[in-house]
Amino acid sequence: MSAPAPLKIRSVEFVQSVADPDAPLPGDLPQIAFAGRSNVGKSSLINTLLRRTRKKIAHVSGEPGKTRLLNFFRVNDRFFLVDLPGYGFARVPDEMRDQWAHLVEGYLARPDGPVAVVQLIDVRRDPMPDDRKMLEYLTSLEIPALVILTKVDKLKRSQRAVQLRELPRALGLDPEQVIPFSSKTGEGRDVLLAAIDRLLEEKEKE
Ligand SMILES: Nc1nc2c(ncn2[C@@H]2O[C@H](COP(=O)(O)OP(=O)(O)O)[C@@H](O)[C@H]2O)c(=O)[nH]1
Ligand SMILES: [Mg+2]
Repeated sequence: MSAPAPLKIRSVEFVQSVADPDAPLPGDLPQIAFAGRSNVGKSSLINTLLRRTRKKIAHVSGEPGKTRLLNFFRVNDRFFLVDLPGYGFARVPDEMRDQWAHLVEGYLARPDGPVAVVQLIDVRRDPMPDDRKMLEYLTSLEIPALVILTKVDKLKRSQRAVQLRELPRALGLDPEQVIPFSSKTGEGRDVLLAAIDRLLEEKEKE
């Protein structure tokens, strides 16, 4: 059997940044949010996914002042990709951590919030407490999570096999729930796009 045809990216537009978890959101299309600790490879993954090599879209989210906002992009006039601020900086003041939690947790809990979250985890590391907390929070909200193991190109074959077995186990996930990904080689891009397509199709049927 051949693999399902991945979603084709036809258009991507930056729509708006949201700083307040109670602010009005751009409506009428399902939102898929992307989460992960800082430096996990989120901007690289988003650019790889959307094939934005020259005009990097995650650039917008990297602009000073926008890194702590929810950044909304309309993709194919079909869904909003929401780039969430990264977490897990080692030495941030509590105040910043609280701000992050207020914005991100508030947004995720909204009834008009995301239909699914793409959660990124570095394949080379043990999951951080923050990663686990995020996954538990999503479970408590009944938001489906796609877990992406990033930077798989950095591992040798044997290490890779170990991590792809151990990380899902450590996180209490089925191995099928996790997608190995590399922005360097493009591995996992089609699988992730197909998974997003399936999530959207389910929503569109409702
Ligand atoms: N080898 C490799 N490096 C990556 C990959 N993804 C990201 N990086 C590197 O990891 C660093 C952080 O990536 P970035 O996308 O900015 O992470 P973000 O903070 O989560 O947005 C950068 O130096 C990237 O070049 C990957 O798939 N493979
Ligand atoms: Mg980034």
